[in-house]
Amino acid sequence: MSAGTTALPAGRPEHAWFAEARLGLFVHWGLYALPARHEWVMSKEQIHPDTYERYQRYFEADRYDPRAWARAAKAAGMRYAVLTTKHHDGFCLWDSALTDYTTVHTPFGRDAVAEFVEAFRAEGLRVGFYHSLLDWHHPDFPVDVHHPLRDDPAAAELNAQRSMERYRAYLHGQVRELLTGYGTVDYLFFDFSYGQDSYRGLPGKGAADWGSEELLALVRELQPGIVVNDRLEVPGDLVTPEQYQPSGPMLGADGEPLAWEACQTLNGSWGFDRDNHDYKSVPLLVRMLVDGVANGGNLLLNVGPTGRGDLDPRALASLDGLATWMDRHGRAVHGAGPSGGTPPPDCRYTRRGDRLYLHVFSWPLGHLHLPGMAGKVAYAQLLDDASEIALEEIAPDQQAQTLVPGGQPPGTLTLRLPTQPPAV
Ligand code: FHN
Repeated sequence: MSAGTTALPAGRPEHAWFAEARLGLFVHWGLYALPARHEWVMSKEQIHPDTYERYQRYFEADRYDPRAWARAAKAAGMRYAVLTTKHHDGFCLWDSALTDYTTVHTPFGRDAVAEFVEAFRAEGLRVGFYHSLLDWHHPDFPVDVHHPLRDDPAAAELNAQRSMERYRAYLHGQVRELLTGYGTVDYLFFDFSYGQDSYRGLPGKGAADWGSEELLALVRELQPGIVVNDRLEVPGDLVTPEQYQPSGPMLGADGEPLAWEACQTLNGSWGFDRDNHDYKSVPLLVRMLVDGVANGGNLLLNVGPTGRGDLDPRALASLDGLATWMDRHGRAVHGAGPSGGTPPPDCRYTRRGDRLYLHVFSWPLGHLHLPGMAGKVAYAQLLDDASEIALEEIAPDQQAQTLVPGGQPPGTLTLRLPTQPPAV
């Protein structure tokens, strides 16, 4: 994907919620949950659109309960949620007037986006829409580098009859539907541009194909306070690293920190992948989250609901584990950000106002040396959980605890810590 080139405008109070939130839920749900292999199954297995759309007949989602999703997300400390309104397979989760290829025209028969928005707002979370720029089902979307028909001998003839201009009108029309039909939308996650890609003479797609400048202007007109990502190949409000954690703050060409959000899966698959049991551990999820906050970023953590519409037990266990940690340490995440200081090895600082939080990723043997912190901290408190120590800047007259003068460089604060993490 192209990287964004502008930071989240610091002067826009309506965007302040994003950095304060730090943690959101990503939801990849659609017809691909029925084969339950991968959200790219249509492209990977080169399933003809006419064949793939048969899944529409079996989309019952009898266990769809977005309020349950919202409760699990809220408990996990998530402050916003982003749902795939349409993924690359072209299947729409809302009642679009521009196609019958939607959840309304299935045995499920309802507008899943409307229910999602209502449920998450009821739990106090902000809502965002993921919207695919690609559409492997639409008859005018050109057969290109990722299209299921890319190896069809008739690809060239198909493209001679297809019109990117007609598809662009469809794309803009559906974005208009989404941004006028569901109240305030806080975040729009377009996905994705691949202008640099090509395959057997079949080019990728970029800003000119999407009409990105015009589309972004439409978005800003319809939802003036919305946060828009960086995948239209024109500057967005934030940068969206995917499936990796930046090793430091993300900086613009001017050296100024950019707003950014890492989107990550629980197990490597965005859509529900029944046979993929390789879920990240909860400590690793916490480490990703803290790493991001320490570098000024958000984490958008993904779940892929099943074809029946519920979250599988492994995803629920991940969210539940995160909830346990966030219940104790959410104050070191929400509204927190970089500290400006250099933490000890394998530790991270996050700072919220006048409080500095030290996150210990690997437990030290006895002593922890905090360079440059002496005199800046009057109190070091070991919370009842090994993954966080609150170094609180409080009135100097209070007795400091567990501070041990050590043979360290001037300015170093040394903490005497238990030799192993306390039992949580
Ligand atoms: O192709 C998509 C993929 O399926 C998934 O939606 C991710 C999430 O950001 N985005 C694209 C790959 O970069």
